[in-house]
Amino acid sequence: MAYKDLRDFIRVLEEQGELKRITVEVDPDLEIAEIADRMMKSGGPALLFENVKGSKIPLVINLFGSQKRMNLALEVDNIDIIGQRILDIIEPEMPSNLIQKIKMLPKLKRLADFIPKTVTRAPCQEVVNTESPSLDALPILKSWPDDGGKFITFPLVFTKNPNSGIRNCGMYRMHVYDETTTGMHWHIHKHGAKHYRVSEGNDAPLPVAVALGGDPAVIYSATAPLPDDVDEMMFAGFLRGACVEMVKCKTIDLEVPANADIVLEGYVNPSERRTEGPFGDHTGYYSLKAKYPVFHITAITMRKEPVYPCTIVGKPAMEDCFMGKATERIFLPLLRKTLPEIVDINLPLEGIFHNFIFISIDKCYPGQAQKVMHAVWGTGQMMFIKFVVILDKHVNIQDLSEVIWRIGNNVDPKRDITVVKGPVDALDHVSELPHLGAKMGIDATKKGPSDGHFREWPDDIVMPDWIKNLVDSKWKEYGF
Ligand SMILES: Cc1cc2nc3c(=O)[nH]c(=O)nc-3n(C[C@H](O)[C@H](O)[C@H](O)COP(=O)(O)O)c2cc1C
Ligand SMILES: [Mn+2]
Repeated sequence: MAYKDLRDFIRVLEEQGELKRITVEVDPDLEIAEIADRMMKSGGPALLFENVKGSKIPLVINLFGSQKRMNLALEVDNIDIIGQRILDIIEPEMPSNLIQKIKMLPKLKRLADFIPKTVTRAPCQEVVNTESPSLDALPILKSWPDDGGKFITFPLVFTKNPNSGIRNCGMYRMHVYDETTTGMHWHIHKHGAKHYRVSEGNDAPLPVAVALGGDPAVIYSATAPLPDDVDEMMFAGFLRGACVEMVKCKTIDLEVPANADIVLEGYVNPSERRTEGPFGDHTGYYSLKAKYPVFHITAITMRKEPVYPCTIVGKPAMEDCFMGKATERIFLPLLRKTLPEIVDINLPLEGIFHNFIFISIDKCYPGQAQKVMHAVWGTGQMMFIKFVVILDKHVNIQDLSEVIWRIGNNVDPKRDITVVKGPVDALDHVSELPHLGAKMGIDATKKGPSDGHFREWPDDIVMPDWIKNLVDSKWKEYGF
């Protein structure tokens, strides 16, 4: 059963021993971040701070920060099931007779159920403030000492393409400048930025609505790397198995999830830029200051008793790593549809999802490792990945120790390394230019004459079963 809202999810987390309430007063300036960092790094629970200095609104953090909570959020025992469910939808068995057609009807109906529905009354509009909206009411964190200020770190940023009307929802952090103004940190590659470019082309402000809270499938969906023009709210409906109810905003022409806790309505002006950052980021470094668009707030609506959700990012592993790992598992079956040679992928936490990917493939022809590298660099947000390492199908790429061992033995750097130029993540601080840099593909697969390798390739060292069985049967005799 889909969660009704954030409180419903918090209730379940509490029942499962996955949430701790903190009633003593805590400071949103660094103190909460230090507590949350310790919990995230030690596999601790979600934290509900009921008494945040300077605000009446409770704050929840680390909602998704463990495998168990990620499973609870998406209501599965194993995230892999979701990838399989996506395949079931895109590969429906074609019905050939009437009985089969009738059997398919419930499936088609379920698909229709995912489409967001518009409602007229919404919990997120129980309290409406269009007169004097102020961010000061919210318990917004300062995460790290050298941050440029307070940042909203778990916002669901809604925009519509001004020309096509198609909706997008992305999670882009927001640097608070004053009580009605923030930065809008959508990187130039992201869909929010694309909508903004269209509005700048029309020389018109872009309406933006920011939802905070709501149910966990909706929150997760804002981070999912969906293709252009695929509605995150439809995806959330699919994940939660029930449509997302949307309500019209009070001052702008956008809809937001009715069950959200808090909604900021406003707009971003064409060609207005302001310094954003620095911000202690998920790279484990402060992301550099840069010029970003500016969000002006025209209204704040909320529930009577909202909860403010947030996270902190920093040196991995943090809460966002569990969200990233869920994404890896959810989209692997889809990736295999275009790259069927892929056996498994691993985006290790240390690689923060845009530095490293390890891929095992069932290699059948020369150049296949290079084909897969280029496909990765040409697929959605995987375009950012700096080091793509291709290994053979029998390699356990989830074991980093094995990966390093195989690379060292199986790579001739002159022959097996491919360096290309392309877009890099906006947070990358090492590329010569912002957004543009080099990537490296490493072919750590076995090479033969067809790959231009004419020397013999040795086998892995493996003891045969007969001797293992013999030793097993005599183990006690040896006196161990
Ligand atoms: C906690 C968290 C913070 C994020 N902050 C940003 C951000 O500030 N800017 C950005 O472009 N992407 C950020 N992302 C990544 C985007 O949410 C992600 O790329 C998403 O797919 C973007 O949606 P879009 O594809 O609709 O643009 C963040 C992700 C998480 C989990
Ligand atoms: Mn999108």
